[in-house]
Amino acid sequence: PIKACIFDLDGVIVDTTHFHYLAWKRLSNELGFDITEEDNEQLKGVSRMECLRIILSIGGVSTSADKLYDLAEMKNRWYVEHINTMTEKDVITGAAEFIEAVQNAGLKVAIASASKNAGIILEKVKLRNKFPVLVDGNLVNKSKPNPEIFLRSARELGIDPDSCIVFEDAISGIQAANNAGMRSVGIGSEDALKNAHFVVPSLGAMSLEDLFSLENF
Ligand code: B16
Ligand code: MG
Repeated sequence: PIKACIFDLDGVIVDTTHFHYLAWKRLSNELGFDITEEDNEQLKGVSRMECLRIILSIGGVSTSADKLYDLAEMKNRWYVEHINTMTEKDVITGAAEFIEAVQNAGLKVAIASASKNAGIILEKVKLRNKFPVLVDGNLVNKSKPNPEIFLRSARELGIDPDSCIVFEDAISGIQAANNAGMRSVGIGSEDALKNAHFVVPSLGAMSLEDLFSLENF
């Protein structure tokens, strides 16, 4: 039986993808090249340092190991300036309502996000108190598609992995959920998220009937 829902944050509950893009673009420009929105697709669900490596390879730039850390810090400061402007209005339409419906149906909920900023973002959009269990980039070091982040979330919820449903917008996130032995719901396009057990364009398009139909998968 389904006992818990584990939600990714960026791209599922809030749309911070554009803020990440603006900050990475600014860093790329400082380094003398540019990135496109399409390049940004590769950065979804990927940790900050891994994103930096992808960005530098797009620009054909290489730097020393200690400089890498400074560049990631710089990008993060610009990104945090954007997230500091966020309010409840930045929650993706229908997401808060779906989370509430899930809780009212007696299921547990958790956040599993690669972002080290997940806690601040949840505070900004006034959803922090909905999620006693938050496993973020500060607590895990193996990036999705490694299942660690979801297995730790399940452990903290006290629920077996096979009773958890994961909601994810990133291909690597869907793989991580599947690797954890959980059922996965892709948020986005069916084309991109082929490995998900079920796909909807947004949480607002997901019903409790859809959720419980996953019992049979
Ligand atoms: P930060 P998620 C991920 O969040 C983003 O999708 C990804 O683009 C970002 O690089 C990563 O968090 C790390 O974020 O720099 O804030 O630690 O989708 O796993 O909620
Ligand atoms: Mg995401």
